[in-house]
Amino acid sequence: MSRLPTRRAVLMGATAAGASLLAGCDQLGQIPWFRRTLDAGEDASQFVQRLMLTQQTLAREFAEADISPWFKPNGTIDPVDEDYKALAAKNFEGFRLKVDGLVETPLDLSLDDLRRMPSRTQITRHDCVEGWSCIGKWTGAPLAALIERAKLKPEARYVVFHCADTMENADDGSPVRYYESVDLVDAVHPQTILAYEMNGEPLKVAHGAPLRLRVERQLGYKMAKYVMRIEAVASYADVGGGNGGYWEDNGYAWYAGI
Ligand SMILES: Nc1nc2c(c(=O)[nH]1)N[C@H]1C(S)=C(S)[C@@H](COP(=O)(O)O)O[C@H]1N2
Ligand SMILES: [Mo]
Repeated sequence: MSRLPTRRAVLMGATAAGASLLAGCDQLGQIPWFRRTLDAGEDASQFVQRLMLTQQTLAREFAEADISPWFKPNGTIDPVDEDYKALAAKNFEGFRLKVDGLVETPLDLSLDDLRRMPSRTQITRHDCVEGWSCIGKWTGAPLAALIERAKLKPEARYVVFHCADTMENADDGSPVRYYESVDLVDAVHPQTILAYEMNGEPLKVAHGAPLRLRVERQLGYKMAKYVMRIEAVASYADVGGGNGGYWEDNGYAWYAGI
């Protein structure tokens, strides 16, 4: 008999551990994914990943030679929004990234401000839920450093990325823009960066210029492009359709760990 635990044994162990921790720890019980762990498959897999990997486990990084000669642009590749087009026409000179919500010190940063911060470069594989993957090299400012500068209030649990691109119009005609969110574990993960360079060049419009999120342990749709504003929140229930992201509002899982 194999001495390796089966997936089922691991899951059952995790569930038992979850139940006893829940009984003893009110604060953990406040975290929605933790509370839902016992009955949802999505949350169970997130829970097991969180249990088995340490919170800082890195996604695999590749060599220069592995970089895909062509990286498929996907989703929005050329936002039609007038505000965005005006910025793009001036090579994003007037771009400002806002960091607000549940923070002590709201930030309002230019691209130069971001480029002056310590940067991280990583070569990683991007996996789209549609079934394709590409390897690219990304350079940007670690989100952890921004969060540290903005100083989260104790109630903050998630970070929401508000994007420039309109996906559709709501019934009342208002634009529905792309957005995404991650929890604080992913927000401060060392490979979570706001990338302004791809493959050694300024990020192109098709890939989310001037700034896009890389959150390397999750699927492609979490990697918000055209990020304009980062908002710290206690819950994403009141943002957009309430499910934590544009695609989540259309039925995708909020936790897209790979
Ligand atoms: N703002 C915004 N971000 C987005 C999307 C989008 O349509 N709009 N599509 C997502 C999806 S499904 C994928 S696979 C990646 C694609 O990134 P790429 O264009 O650099 O390949 O961006 C993600 N981020
Ligand atoms: Mo995707």
